[in-house]
Amino acid sequence: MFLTATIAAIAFQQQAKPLSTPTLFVENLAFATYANKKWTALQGKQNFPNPFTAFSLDIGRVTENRFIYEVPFLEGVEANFIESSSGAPVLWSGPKPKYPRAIQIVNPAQSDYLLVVKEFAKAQLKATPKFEVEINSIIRVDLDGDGKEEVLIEAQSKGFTGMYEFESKKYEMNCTLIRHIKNGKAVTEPIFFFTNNPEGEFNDPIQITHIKSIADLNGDGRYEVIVTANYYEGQSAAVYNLEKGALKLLVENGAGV
Ligand SMILES: [Ca+2]
Ligand SMILES: [Ca+2]
Repeated sequence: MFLTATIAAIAFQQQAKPLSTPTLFVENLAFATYANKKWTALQGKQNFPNPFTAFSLDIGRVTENRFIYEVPFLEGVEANFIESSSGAPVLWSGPKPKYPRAIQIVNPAQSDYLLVVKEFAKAQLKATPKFEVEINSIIRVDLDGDGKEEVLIEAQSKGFTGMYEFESKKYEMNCTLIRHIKNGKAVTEPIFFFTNNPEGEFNDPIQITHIKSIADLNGDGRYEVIVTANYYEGQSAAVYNLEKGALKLLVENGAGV
């Protein structure tokens, strides 16, 4: 009885296969491939072996070695959007990601960074913000390997709950920022910025953005930064790196209404 059950279990377990082209999955979105030094956004239904292996990525580390991702979840996908889940891991099916330099998580309550975000908001709104800001995360890392650290910040107006808010309020904000040295000067630039307009109406559907992963996926010594934006009934993601002192969009993709 025991032996029969074991044999059945082994027969049921299929061997995980590698994907022929390194593929990135972001929040259940078959997001992009990387081949011949080029990122390509994935569109439409993809064919994946069942199951295949991929690394599960978190900020600065591989959270699980050779995570086996069950493909049935991805089947029947017409537009490569499956379902929104902010807790879904970023998955990478290519060679093991590299972490050439330390990725440092900084205490988000640091007052000097709160000031940085306030000043950024002031510049964007062209007025003193009428909200307090709170920082969700601060990550310090030398993205491009030039010896100078960059700082990535995920912040919002205090108490902002993003797409779960169904009533518009005045002066809300959500952003991901990069603070870095540009032409010898420390500057704060938006990777993503959302705000309600001063009348309290939505400029766009409410969006909330996250810095999901940082890893050198293609092994070129520069970190890739994976940022997502979720909005009501939709989501998008983008991969950036830092080249010649500027944030460069490598690939973006999105799905939803
Ligand atoms: Ca740098
Ligand atoms: Ca890289």
